[in-house]
Amino acid sequence: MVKAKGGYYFVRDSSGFVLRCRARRKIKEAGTNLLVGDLVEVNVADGVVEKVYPRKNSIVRPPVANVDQVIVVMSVNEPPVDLFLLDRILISAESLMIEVVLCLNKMDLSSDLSNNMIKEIGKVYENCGYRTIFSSAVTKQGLPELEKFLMNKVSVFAGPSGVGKSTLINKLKPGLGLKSAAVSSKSERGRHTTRHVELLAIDKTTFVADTPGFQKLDLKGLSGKELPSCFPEMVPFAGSCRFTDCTHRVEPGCGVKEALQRGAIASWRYNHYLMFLNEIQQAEKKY
Ligand SMILES: Nc1nc2c(ncn2[C@@H]2O[C@H](COP(=O)(O)OP(=O)(O)OP(=O)(O)O)[C@@H](O)[C@H]2O)c(=O)[nH]1
Ligand SMILES: [Mg+2]
Ligand SMILES: [Zn+2]
Repeated sequence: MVKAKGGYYFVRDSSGFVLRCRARRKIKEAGTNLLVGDLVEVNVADGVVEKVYPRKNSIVRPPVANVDQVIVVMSVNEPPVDLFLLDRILISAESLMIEVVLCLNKMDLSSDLSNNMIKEIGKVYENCGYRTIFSSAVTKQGLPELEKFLMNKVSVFAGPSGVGKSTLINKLKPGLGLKSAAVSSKSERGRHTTRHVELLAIDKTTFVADTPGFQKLDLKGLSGKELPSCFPEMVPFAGSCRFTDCTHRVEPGCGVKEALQRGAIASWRYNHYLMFLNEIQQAEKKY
């Protein structure tokens, strides 16, 4: 299923034909919310979705099923990189064990000074194990690399509004005609131009979901215990903590804090870890 709109589900077959369908009541009654990306069986004569196949995975924000990877797009300027939101998106992808490609876009808008900073930031995330692309929809820098990562996969573009998700997809496949809009000069934020989630075919085996930008992402479903494993760069150091249940906060003999002091872990990543841990523990207390 590639698109849901106005109570209809748009289902694409392997030849590329898209059929507009309704869903059989039993599917809704079973509590299965049809998601973009779902593999379904269709009764073609009636134009009805009869069956939803079990999902490999699904993400909530944006709502898409059977995702191979998330392309997290951040612009280096207009709007500036939001590392807090970036780390939130990364840990939610980690908790679902979904691959990530980080795309630092609008490189044409970065000055020499910020260029060095962006490269440093990119290096940190590379060291965490995330493939990182420096791109520009204007100069086309990084686009061949991005295209290579997308091949034969289902990829979801995620990130704040106005960072250029729709523009990048338009460049990769001209003719899709996705709407894009200049960021508002007042708020320096995007205008939430993309309103719904849709799976687009780049070719017969390559799909991308353009999705509306978001500013917030809650960490529901993630426990404090799981959190350290969502920071790939901390994992090897956590092995040398004195306590096996070390939270890497105040405990003596903590391998993670030691690595932090040596500069082997970026301070903002560690700070975000503490902030997320705090947030999760506050939420856990409420229940
Ligand atoms: N200078 C520059 N501008 C870009 C680049 N990529 C996108 N833009 C511009 O940024 C603005 C926002 O782009 P969109 O593609 O609408 O952003 P989006 O991420 O899809 O935003 P939402 O749909 O609201 O989530 C548009 O004016 C684009 O032309 C880039 O690489 N460089
Ligand atoms: Mg968009
Ligand atoms: Zn520790």
